Amino acid sequence: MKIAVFGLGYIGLPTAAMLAAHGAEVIGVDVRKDAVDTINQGRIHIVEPGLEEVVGKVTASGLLKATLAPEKADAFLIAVPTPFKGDHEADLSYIHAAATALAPVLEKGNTIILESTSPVGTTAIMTDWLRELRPDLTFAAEDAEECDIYVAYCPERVLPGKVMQELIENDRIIGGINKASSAMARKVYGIFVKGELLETNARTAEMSKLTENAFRDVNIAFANELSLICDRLNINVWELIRLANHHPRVNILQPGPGVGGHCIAVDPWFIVSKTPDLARLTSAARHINDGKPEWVKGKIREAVHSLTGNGREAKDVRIACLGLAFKPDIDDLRESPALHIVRDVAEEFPGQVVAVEPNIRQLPAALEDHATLVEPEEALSADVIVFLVAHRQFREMTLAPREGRIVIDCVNIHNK
Ligand code: SAJ
Repeated sequence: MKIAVFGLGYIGLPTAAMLAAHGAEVIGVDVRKDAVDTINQGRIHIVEPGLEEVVGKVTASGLLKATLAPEKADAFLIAVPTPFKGDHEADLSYIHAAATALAPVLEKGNTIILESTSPVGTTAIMTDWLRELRPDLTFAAEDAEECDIYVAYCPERVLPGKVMQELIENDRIIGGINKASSAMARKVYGIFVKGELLETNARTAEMSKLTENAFRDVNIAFANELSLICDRLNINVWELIRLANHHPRVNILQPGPGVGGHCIAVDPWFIVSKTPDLARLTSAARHINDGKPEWVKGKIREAVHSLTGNGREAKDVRIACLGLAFKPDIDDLRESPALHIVRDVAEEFPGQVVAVEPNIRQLPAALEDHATLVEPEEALSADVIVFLVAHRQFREMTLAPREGRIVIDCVNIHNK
């Protein structure tokens, strides 16, 4: 089977590599020439454990080839971003661009699978766009099994950092526009997935992806709300959660500096924007998690002011922020609360902030003018130390108590 994967990012590239590693002939299509060139040299442009090794093998064997121009294939898999626009509505322009790019090479019998996280109804909208672009072909429709082109929505569910393992092991939801489309999509995932392939319709599959991430967001919001309550009531929230989780039916997640990444902090809005009057808990959770960075900034401000006096001014207080990524042991800074906190604190206290992020070599543009990237050892001499991400390097670090130093630990770094 020849498969074309559109979008060679955090999901598309591992999926393309995995399909090729299991014997499929794979074309990876991306608009970024640098990504295409890197992949064709057997290397990768993102950080994901175990991925480069597989990409190296499948490009050397010729089973994976990256390209800027779409080619004919049996199946087309779309894994492009669906960020939200300012008003929390999904931006479907990348899906539209991918559909427009693949339409000219479509042939009777092909299957199109959308993997990008999308609001309910997007697969049907994409099918309508394709119908307009290729009136010579009949596309999958809910009320008919006969069609030239099969279309399905099959959400990805892999956890960054564990992608190579979860791609194979996780169960997958296969949401065909019609049953014939589910059957065709099942063949694609059957190539490498060992987990169960669960068939449903496209709308339920779309909602299921959003539901999984909203579930996690709501539960993290509860932990974050507890962290604020405990701070006011002078209770150690980490100990509280550890104790409460000994109850056989309680499993509270962990508070942090906020919720980041391109999924959990985004996807619940796709539910809220469709049904704002009904999605009240989902919406409240988003607001609670989005409010946490502001609270952390307040704590840093308080720390700086508590260290001033006796001839020492706020501008003399040095602040070290440890961690910029959106979660531990990855290099992904997208929608990272830590990054936003450091940017705002560095703007408020110019020239006083150093940042440590062991997984990147250069600060992103948003921070370059405000903060300096340093090694962990260098950061330890600061007056205020803020742990924002529980990276391995920080967990392994020992921090001897020092007079006059304030530590703000947003992630229970030493597992108390
Ligand atoms: N976080 C907390 N406390 C926790 C757990 C996470 O504050 O107890 C924070 C993290 O630090 C991070 C954010 O939440 O900022 C999201 O991290 P995550 O590890 O929960 O999830 P993602 O965004 O890396 O991946 C999620 C996963 N979804 C679920 O677990 C339901 C993954 O399976 C999805 O494939 C992915 O979203 C996606 O692409 O949608």
